[in-house]
Amino acid sequence: MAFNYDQYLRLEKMPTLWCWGCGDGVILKAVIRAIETCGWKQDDVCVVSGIGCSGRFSSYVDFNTVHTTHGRTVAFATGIKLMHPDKHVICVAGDGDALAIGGNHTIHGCRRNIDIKFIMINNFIYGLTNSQTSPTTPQGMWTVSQKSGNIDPTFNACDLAIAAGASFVARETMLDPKKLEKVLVKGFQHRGFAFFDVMSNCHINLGRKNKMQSAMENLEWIDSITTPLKKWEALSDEEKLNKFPTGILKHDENAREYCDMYEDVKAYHQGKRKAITQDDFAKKI
Ligand SMILES: Cc1ncc(C[n+]2csc(CCOP(=O)(O)OP(=O)(O)O)c2C)c(N)n1
Ligand code: SF4
Ligand SMILES: [Mg+2]
Repeated sequence: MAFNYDQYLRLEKMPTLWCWGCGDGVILKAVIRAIETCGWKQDDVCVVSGIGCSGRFSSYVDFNTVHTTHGRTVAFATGIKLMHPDKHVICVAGDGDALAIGGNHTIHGCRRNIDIKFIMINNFIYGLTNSQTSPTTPQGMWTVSQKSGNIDPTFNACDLAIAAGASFVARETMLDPKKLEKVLVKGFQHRGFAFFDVMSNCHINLGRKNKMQSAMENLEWIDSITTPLKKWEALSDEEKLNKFPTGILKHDENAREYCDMYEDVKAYHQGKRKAITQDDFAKKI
């Protein structure tokens, strides 16, 4: 039976403002299917998006939604999650949103290990504002803000999330939507901060001057820079250069989750327990 997307969409907002062939729509559908697989009720889900083409995500899905300011999804989502620990809170942010203006918020979300699902739609460029360099733009690519070619080193977002303390970290592309859906389900079912680097195309603004004017050419390039984790270790250092492993890169089921820890704070203020001490965390250090 065909999957019924309509029940999850705000049909009055269709058609989307995304360009023809943009990967954002593929990711949106994978997220919806993952939510259904998890058995989450629509009213129990809150999608928080930032600003950018990716930020439009929250306008199109029929969950509780918040379209926040640029780079601030984690701040809003943290408040929502602490108030409603039983709800499922999903952030959707672009690579600029997540790693440039919002980079600080992203690393602290990871550090707290709060139960937020953070989907970074990584199209390697500021899409909405017409091609400025983002923290994931490959060196040497043309951007409108670096017309002689980008000289800024490229961020490895998953390495950053792992180092910052996220307990679930994965990278996938929208080239294989079924695989993406499966990884999303794993991260959604994990309790803790789940960081997803989802590589996607922006043939319009990344591709136009980087010889990838069609979605297909942009996708072929994404395919060429990614390797599944199980084949990754077999690559030489030279082959790994400027490439990224895909799959689940970290899954720590023992890390304490922030809302759970916050229960201890509440219990203290209700006179139900003594103050929190280092002993409470002895095992973690
Ligand atoms: C405080 C603030 N600064 C700058 C902007 C302008 N702005 C809007 S979207 C954007 C970048 C979008 O890039 P990205 O986050 O990668 O999202 P994409 O459009 O690629 O999905 C910028 C700089 C803004 N809206 N607010
Ligand atoms: S500008 Fe790029 S990211 Fe934005 S909708 Fe078009 S293809 Fe997608
Ligand atoms: Mg972007």
